[in-house]
Amino acid sequence: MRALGPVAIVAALLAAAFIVPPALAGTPNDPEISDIKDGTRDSRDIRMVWFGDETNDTIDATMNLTALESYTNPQEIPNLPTTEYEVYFSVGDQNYSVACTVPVHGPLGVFIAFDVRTVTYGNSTSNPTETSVSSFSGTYSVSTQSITYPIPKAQIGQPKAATHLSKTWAAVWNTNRGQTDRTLEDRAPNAGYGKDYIVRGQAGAEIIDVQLTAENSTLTVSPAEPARFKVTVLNNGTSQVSLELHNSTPSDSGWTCELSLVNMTLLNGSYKVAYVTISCPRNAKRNTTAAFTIWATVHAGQQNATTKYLLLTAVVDYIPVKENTSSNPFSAFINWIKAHPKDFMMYLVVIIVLVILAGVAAFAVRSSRRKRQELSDQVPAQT
Ligand SMILES: [Ca+2]
Repeated sequence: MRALGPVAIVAALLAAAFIVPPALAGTPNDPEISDIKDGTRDSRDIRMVWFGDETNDTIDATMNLTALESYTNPQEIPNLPTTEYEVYFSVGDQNYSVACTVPVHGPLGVFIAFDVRTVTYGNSTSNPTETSVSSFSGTYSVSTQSITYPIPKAQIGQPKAATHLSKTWAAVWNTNRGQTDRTLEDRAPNAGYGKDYIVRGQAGAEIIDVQLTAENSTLTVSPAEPARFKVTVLNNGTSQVSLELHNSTPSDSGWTCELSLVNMTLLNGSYKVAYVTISCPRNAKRNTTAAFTIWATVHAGQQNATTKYLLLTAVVDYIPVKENTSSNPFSAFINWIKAHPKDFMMYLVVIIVLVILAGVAAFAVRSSRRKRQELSDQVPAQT
């Protein structure tokens, strides 16, 4: 058998590197983690991570990057870099990651390894403490610029359908030879977390989970001002749903309940706000209450479901306008003064003027009488 020349060996290795790997789940329209093009190098720049393609035993997570190296960049080889491509999530209170560790490597990438880790965060996610708990086989695909991690369910608490993988984020870490700490090359998203992934189980069933919450479950109402409740409708399930909101019928006559929005479509992970306006009758007595229930009927594919009931309570709170029914003339007079202060002042001035005029007139009459008396006294007796 003829020995292969060096050129043929390199050609064979490169050909092996570009063999198309098994088909991936496909780029989803709605990845759990999205990130911009911002990594230090294309091979360390995360674009998105999505979850899906479950079996009884595994949940696939797929990290898509701007590019992946088929072999370590010759300029970096003197540093002997080790790169970790890592996807983080939590199941309940337990934090996990799945990591793809890439040492200096040639076209076949034979030293690339995958493992599940338990993770402890300090005050932030910037320096997690990680413990490897098991290894597994994944796919590092240069042709699709993606790394696929079939996460073993047994290593993350065997989550059942409807369990959330929460606090999702991803990172690329680099450690050059001699370094003790990893350098963060890219974080996705740049801050905070991506969306939850909801475990569906092998059957891939859609999980309907729509939640209704009210900003205030009790509000005051008066005949002049209805109670306006802000209700958030959240689709916490796996699929887009359509739904209708319903309200209970008022049990007391004169009360009304109106919804600002009845029919809606919600993508998974999204929400909409509806307002519920409750009005009371004109003769409603203070502190009487009326309770209404709000619920939704939800449809996803062939499945239908009904949400839990949301209870909203309106309490009548107003001071009725009182008629002046006082039988006491004095208090009625005081009330009239309070109600008509300007008129009262005008009448008061008129009365004072009249009193003064009357006084002046009386004085004038009295002095003219006195003068006449004096004149008659002075008339001499006729002889
Ligand atoms: Ca990025």
